[in-house]
Amino acid sequence: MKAIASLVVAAAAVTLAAPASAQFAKPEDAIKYRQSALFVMGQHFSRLGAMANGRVPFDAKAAADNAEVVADMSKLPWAGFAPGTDKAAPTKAKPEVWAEQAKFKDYNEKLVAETTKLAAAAKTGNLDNLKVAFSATAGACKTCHDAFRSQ
Ligand code: ASC
Repeated sequence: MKAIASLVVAAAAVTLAAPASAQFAKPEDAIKYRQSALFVMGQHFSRLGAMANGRVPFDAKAAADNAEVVADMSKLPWAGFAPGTDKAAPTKAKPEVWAEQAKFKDYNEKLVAETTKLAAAAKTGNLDNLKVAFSATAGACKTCHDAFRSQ
C-alpha cells in the first residue's frame, strides 16, 4: 500500500514538473506562463496571509487547500524565465535574472523549500504553525523580489 502511495506521489510530481521542461512556442508565452503561475500563487498566498494576520478567521481546511496550491505553483514559474524572455512583453524581471542565474536558481529553490514547509504547517491545523511558515515564505518571496524584480 505504501509502495502504491509512493508511486502515486511520484506520478503526481512528474505531472506537475512536466510544464517545467516544456518549450514555449514564443517568448511572450513564457512570460505569460511565469506571470500567471506567480499571480495564482500570490492569490492563494494572500488568502493565507489574511488568516495568518487575523484579517479573516482561521479555517484549517481552507488554509491547507491554499497552501497546497502555493506549494504546487511555486515550482512552475522558473521555466518561464528562459533565455530570450527578458523583454518580449512587459515584465518586471530584472536583467539580473539572466545575469545571475545561480543566485536566481538558489532563491527559486529556497522558495520551493519554504512552500513545502508551508503546506506541511497548514496541514497541522494549527494557526501558530501557519503564522511561522507564512512569515518564512513571505521572506523568501521578498528576498527574490528585492534582487530580481523591479518595482
Ligand atoms: C504576498 C505576495 C507577495 C509576497 C511578498 C512578501 O502576499 O503577493 O509577492 O507576499 O509581498 O514580501
